[in-house]
Amino acid sequence: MNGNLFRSTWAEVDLNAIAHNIGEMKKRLPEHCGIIAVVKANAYGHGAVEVAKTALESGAKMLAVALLEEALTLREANITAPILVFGRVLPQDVPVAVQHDITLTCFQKEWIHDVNRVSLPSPVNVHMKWDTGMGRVGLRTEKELEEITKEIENSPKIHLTGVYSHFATADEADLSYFEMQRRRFEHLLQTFKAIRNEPVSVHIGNSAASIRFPEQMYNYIRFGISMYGLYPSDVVKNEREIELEPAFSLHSRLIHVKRMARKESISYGATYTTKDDEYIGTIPIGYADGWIRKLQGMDVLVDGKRMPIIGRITMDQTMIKLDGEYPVGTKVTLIGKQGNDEIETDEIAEKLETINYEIPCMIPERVPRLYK
Ligand code: PMH
Repeated sequence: MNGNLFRSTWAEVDLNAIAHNIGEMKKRLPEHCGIIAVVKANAYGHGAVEVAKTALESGAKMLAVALLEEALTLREANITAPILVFGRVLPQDVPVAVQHDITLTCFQKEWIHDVNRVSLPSPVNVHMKWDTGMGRVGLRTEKELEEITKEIENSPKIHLTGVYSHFATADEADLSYFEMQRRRFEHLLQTFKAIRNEPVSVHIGNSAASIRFPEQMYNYIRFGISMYGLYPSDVVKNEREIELEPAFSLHSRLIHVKRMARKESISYGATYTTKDDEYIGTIPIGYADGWIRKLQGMDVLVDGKRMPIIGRITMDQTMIKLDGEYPVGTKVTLIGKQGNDEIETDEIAEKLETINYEIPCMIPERVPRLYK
């Protein structure tokens, strides 16, 4: 348990679900292929330290984050497993990474050049990033690969331990772009192997690629969204190659219940007017908790039944239309199961016209995470 609970709104993170999802993925992967648990952005909003510990206990071999500070947070929690940082760390900050045994990502000759000018207690471990079609970071051409590999060979401060790339469309029905990226990667890998003898770890797959093509994942997969029990897209969800359990749910409690007469209005702008005598409940969650105003009209679960959010969502409180009188303190579920019904993260994402990845990420620290 963490966070104070002076307010009855909380997110629940089911660590058994994380363990289950890793177990299911492991079953699909060949023996030689390990799991890198992607715990960047506070483990997609789930809580980096708790998720990282569970992932490692469940068989993940390595962790990955986006930022050096995210890696340091894990080290501060006494997590000693290998950690890879995806983003570009400033050359002058590399000593911090070395001090904490954190593996960095490199993709620029100039970066290697600059790191060589920094004083380091020991060489820094790096994975080289290849851009095969994502267009974000990474070297793209064979020429760049040859140059940078040579630069690394002449750099006593840099210890190359891995190479990787990232897919842009592995979750889609049309796999032609994905196949093109695979071909580019394979081509760069052959070039690399021809000039470099020392073995390195090779990884390319995110959740979508790993679920769909587990046999083609080289040494590691980088398991993100599906470790949290969500499918990377409807295509992957409908293919149903794997049964995932969602880890994240969001709950609150009624703090006020009233019976309102006909033709009374609710909340800012008076956008909702009662049609009849109605029971209206108030819950202590609002847009400052990531429950943004666009979610007006979305259902919540009370007593295992769907009831709608009515009127404008305010900064800290939201009103719902109840189907009867319920006592103050009654549990309200905004994401997750209650009784026989469930509001999936996917349903919230659809309402907001976005992807499920964004939903737990957008619930800020103001909402405490409780761990099951
Ligand atoms: N590897 C890299 C380099 C990533 O950026 C991500 C996710 C993953 C692996 C895991 O992907 P998955 O969650 O689909 O399994 N990165 C992001 C991102 O930058 N925006 O959304 C997901």
